[in-house]
Amino acid sequence: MESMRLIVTGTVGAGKSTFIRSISEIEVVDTDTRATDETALLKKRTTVALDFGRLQFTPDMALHLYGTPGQSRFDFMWDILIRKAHAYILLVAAHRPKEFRQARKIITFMNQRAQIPMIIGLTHTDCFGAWSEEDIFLALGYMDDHNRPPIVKVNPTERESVAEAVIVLVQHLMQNCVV
Ligand SMILES: Nc1nc2c(ncn2[C@@H]2O[C@H](COP(=O)(O)OP(=O)(O)OP(=O)(O)O)[C@@H](O)[C@H]2O)c(=O)[nH]1
Ligand SMILES: [Mg+2]
Repeated sequence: MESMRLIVTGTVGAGKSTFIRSISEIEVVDTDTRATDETALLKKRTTVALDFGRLQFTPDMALHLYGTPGQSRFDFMWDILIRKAHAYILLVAAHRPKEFRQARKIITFMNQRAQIPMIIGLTHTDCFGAWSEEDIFLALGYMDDHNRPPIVKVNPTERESVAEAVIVLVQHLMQNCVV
């Protein structure tokens, strides 16, 4: 049995924990704790270590899904998780442009530690003020449209939408594994 370790990362409140809860076949291990500091303005609870879920993707392959905290003060967890990962999805809340700079920092952090396939998942595209894919690419520093990762719209609260995003991530990983 092969297993793939996939990381779900991204900004605070982008929907990482929800994403894993929607798709996991086991009860998710989460470390959500009452939010303090500025995060409390956004949400009541926040991930302080990791989320863990599992999905049997094919009879021969299981996906192990690890969600990171969004807050950068827990970036030691980003470091631990990314080093063992096969691929990652970066979730960005499309309606919170103030967070795009932080999303960019997460990409830089991850790229410095692991050269692994990644895709971008835009969440909250159903919310007022959501930016377009093109504008978010530009805000994240992807100016050249020939050199961009795959991007998907995903609603973490919907299992089917999460499943589609996971398929894109695994396909991207497979394509980049072929020598
Ligand atoms: N309307 C809408 N709500 C969403 C979407 N994605 C996530 N949410 C909601 O956003 C909230 C935050 O989701 P979480 O899964 O806790 O976010 P997180 O990324 O794990 O947050 P941290 O662990 O604090 O960094 C939850 O109430 C979700 O239901 C989306 O695409 N649309
Ligand atoms: Mg979380």
